[in-house]
Amino acid sequence: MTNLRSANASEIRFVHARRVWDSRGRPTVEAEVRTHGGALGRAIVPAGASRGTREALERRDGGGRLGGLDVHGAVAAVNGEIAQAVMGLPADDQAALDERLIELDGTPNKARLGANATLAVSMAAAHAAAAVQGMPLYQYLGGPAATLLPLPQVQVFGGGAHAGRRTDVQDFMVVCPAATSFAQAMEWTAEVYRQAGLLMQSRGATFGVADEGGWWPVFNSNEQAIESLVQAIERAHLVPGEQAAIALDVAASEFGKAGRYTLALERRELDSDGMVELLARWVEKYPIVSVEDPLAEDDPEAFAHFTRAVGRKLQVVGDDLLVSSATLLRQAATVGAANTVLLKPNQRGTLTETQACWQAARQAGYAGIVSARSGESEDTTIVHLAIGWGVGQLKVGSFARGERMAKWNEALRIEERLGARARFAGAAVLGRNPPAR
Ligand code: 2PG
Ligand code: MG
Repeated sequence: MTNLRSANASEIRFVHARRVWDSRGRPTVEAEVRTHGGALGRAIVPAGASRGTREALERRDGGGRLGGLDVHGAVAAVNGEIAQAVMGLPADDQAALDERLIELDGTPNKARLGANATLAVSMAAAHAAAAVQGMPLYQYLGGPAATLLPLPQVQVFGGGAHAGRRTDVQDFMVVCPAATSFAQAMEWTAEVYRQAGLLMQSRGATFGVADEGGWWPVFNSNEQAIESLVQAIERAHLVPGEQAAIALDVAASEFGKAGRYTLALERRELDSDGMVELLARWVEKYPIVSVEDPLAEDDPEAFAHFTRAVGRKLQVVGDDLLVSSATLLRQAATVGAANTVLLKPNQRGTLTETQACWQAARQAGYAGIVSARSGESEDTTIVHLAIGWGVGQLKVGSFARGERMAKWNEALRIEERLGARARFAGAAVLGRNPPAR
């Protein structure tokens, strides 16, 4: 009698993890999954610097070497317990695989095995399953409907935790809602990024780039960075607010606690209302279309207040507030905090949980942005998730450094491959559910 299960080409036969290095030169986990049919999937997990306290936990070795950041424990967990537990499972049943990982870990936040161990396997298995079908991952995930190229949010100045806290606001980004293709959005972005660099140079303020490749921010105030970005857009011969607009990641949890916000660059402290007023003023004055984490994760009421005040015309994004959690998203929806969710798979530790958050977001009428972390690698999985899940927006960091460009370039390849079937998300996705497929 033929054993049908063992004849399944997608059955997992081999799992292996190794330590590799991320874009900050820190250790991280790469996993490989090979199936019965010989298909191989490989993935590398990223790491954040400005993290929400409710994120799934990555496992680090601690101790004195490499700042305690080594990942031998997480690698050993994949090569031991995890490999044993997932052996024989079909790589194309992502939900069952991820459920096994969650059960095996047994904690609410992957504290035992490590979200870096579980996510490496979760993503590698998805790649292996796509390889079994001989398809690129986005197509495996989304089928023939996966044709929506995301609107990119691209960092021009990098601040906060990614630039020695030179500015309080973390990401000053450009978006090109009027571009007609992803390729055109990249071209416009390239010119804005270049002009911003020239502007800094002409002021004698060029000090290299921050963690995600954005220009190192030498400004006297946070607002001066926004003004400079508007100038860079103009010098790129684009109409600010129409062709190219501004997105901010305030990352307010980094400088705000218990309703007090310390703007170190400006030597002043604001309460929650003061922050809402300040941001509302910026939104009024500058061509800003998206604001992420305007208030801290421990300040959901002010977050909701800000969303009520500006959310009709503005995309208000929850990152530290929502940490890609379906449960936290539903809670936020009941109070009206944010209208868009940032989706980072390593905030949860499996693809299934991250996708569940996106589903909850769609149900609640929230928009979504798939996002990289500040510590990245050549891995391009998130580009495929953005397109395969039809999310409509993608945030990867800046327009420099290989780990960022690898992702933009992957989206360009997919746009070219889709040819006439490719649709560029454009302005329609800002703060809203993506258009029906
Ligand atoms: C964020 C990300 C990316 P980090 O806050 O959105 O910019 O940063 O990966 O450090 O959390
Ligand atoms: Mg953020």
